[in-house]
Amino acid sequence: MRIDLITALPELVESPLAHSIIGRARESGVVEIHVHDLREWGKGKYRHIDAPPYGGGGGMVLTPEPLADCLDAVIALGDAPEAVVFLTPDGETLDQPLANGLSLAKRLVLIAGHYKNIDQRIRDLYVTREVSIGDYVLSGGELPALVLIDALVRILPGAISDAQSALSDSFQDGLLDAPAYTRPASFRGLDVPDVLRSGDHAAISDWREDQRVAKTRQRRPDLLSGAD
Ligand code: 6GU
Repeated sequence: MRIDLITALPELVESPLAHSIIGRARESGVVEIHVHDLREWGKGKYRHIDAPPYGGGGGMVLTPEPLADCLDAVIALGDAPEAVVFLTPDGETLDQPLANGLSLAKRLVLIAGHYKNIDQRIRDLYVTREVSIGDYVLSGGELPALVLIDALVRILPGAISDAQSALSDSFQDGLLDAPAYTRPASFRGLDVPDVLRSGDHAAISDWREDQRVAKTRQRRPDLLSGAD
């Protein structure tokens, strides 16, 4: 998969994209991620990329010309992207099925606006998907873009060494995770459940399943109606 991320704040995203699972997936060629600084396409001596909104109101709006020029240049760097995604609280809410669907794309272009909005004509002309990461307001699309990229990359084949591990994530099968324990067997008077130290893999599997269902019923009963 190839991901191109357009942002006016590349420094906000570069380090998180260089570490952990995403960083290793890039190094091993599972995913190619390119960050593009929108300001390089800015107009005039000060490379302006934003202006106040027509009709008044607060905040600034990313102007269409730099963003369109940037999108044209970025899109031309490879095969036609399956989607041009704008990160916005207006968008469809990111969940595991949406991430799974987008992870099948060979190429995605993401737009993160660190302003109130982008000019509607960019949305009309270029954007094919609008994605939100939840019903709360953030200062820009950069953190949401990182969230989306993390959700996508971790499920790409080869991104996680233990193939089971991404598949057993909470939500991938509609249930929350079972509690996890590691050494020591006793900590501040709290003991690891005996079954986990029994060596009985069928019993461990049953225990985990029971824990997952109980936790999901208690915390997220809304998930159980759809779980198999
Ligand atoms: Cl994608 N952007 C912003 N600015 N805030 C958000 C969001 C996106 N998703 C949830 N809140």
